[in-house]
Amino acid sequence: MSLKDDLRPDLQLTAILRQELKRQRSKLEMIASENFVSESVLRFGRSVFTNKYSEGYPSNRYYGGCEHADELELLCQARARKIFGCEHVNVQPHCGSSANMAAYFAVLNVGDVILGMDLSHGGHLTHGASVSFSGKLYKTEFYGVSEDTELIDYDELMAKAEATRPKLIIAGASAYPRIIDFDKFRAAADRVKAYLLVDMAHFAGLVAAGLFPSPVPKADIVTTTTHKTLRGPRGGMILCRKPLAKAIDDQVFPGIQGGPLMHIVAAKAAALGEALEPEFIDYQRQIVKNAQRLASHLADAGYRLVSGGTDTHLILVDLRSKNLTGVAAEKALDKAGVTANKNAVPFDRQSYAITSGLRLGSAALTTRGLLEKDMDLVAEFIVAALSHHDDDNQLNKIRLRVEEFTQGFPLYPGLDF
Ligand code: DSN
Repeated sequence: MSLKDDLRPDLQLTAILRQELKRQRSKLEMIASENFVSESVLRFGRSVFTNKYSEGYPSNRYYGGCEHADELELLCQARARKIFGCEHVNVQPHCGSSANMAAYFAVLNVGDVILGMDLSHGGHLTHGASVSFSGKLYKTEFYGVSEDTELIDYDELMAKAEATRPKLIIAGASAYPRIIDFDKFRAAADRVKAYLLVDMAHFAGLVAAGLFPSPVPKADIVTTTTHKTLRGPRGGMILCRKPLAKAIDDQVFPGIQGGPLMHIVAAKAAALGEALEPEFIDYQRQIVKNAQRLASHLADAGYRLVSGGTDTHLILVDLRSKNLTGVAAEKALDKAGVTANKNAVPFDRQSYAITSGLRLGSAALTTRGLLEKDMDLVAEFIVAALSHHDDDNQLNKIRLRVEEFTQGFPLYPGLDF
């Protein structure tokens, strides 16, 4: 097969990609961990760097021809350091899970105790859940939210730390809508001489814009994905202090990964370049305003919000008082053209496959240009779909309205697939 042959259209594949583009354009994307990258990030993410192996680090590679890969990785690192003010960054992790794995491997031995946020209270699989490597390799202990306030119970955190003496405490969550007090985490870690890792994947964009306290001065290690509020390609990064730099780099490569995906590193660099622009702060502010406007409408419509609202891009709706499960809500919304996900709420009695909650995020819609007034209509669509969750005819009518609405916010105009 020659390069020229590659230019022949692959109709089967093209059809799938066109369908996905159509789906993204015509639905309201409200999965809190998703976003739409800019056309620039999209372009850099499919560059000729996909052809290049560059195992190792700048100036110390296992292959020849890495001079431009070196420049690229150094640029990406410099941008990340400038945004987050960290001493060292590794931009090679393929995802958040591998970033966390490399970070754990750098400071832990198998069998050590780790203390993370309970998955059912908003934590992440890699923070110690039994189905993840983190729950299989380490002895896991969990803190959670208080039943009254649904805010992290910092007294319980300290008590658990003192009782279980973890070697690593993990802060950060996937379904927690509020600001996290990193001073309290630092105090708990210092009390028992544990490392503190903050997984800021969900709120990294807010941190970059100064709208969420930076964990960088408080934590020994900060991990993140690059594709949520940070609005980059799907991938991961690890930020740390200089003394841990070598241990972390050695665990990313050769510890758990082979060659970095340099086309994705290029896309990360492009996204970080955008995050350095002043408009990025406006964008992040709008994300929060949009989430808060939606939260207020949902509360007005009688939906109970976990912790009463949000400080971030994320809302967690407790559906129990509406006699609705998370899975039923997710399905109804999908039929109505709104993409979101079921999620456990704290003290949920339903299984993870069913759940009693619905997680909604505002980052992707904000990228499309929606403002608070547009969230008024989004709220109307959501409330209508949930009220008619078992009426396909009504859901279809809402879907047609959603499709028309989304046309007012073009996504990748001119892009074919
Ligand atoms: N899957 C991501 C989320 O939805 O929060 C976390 O990795």
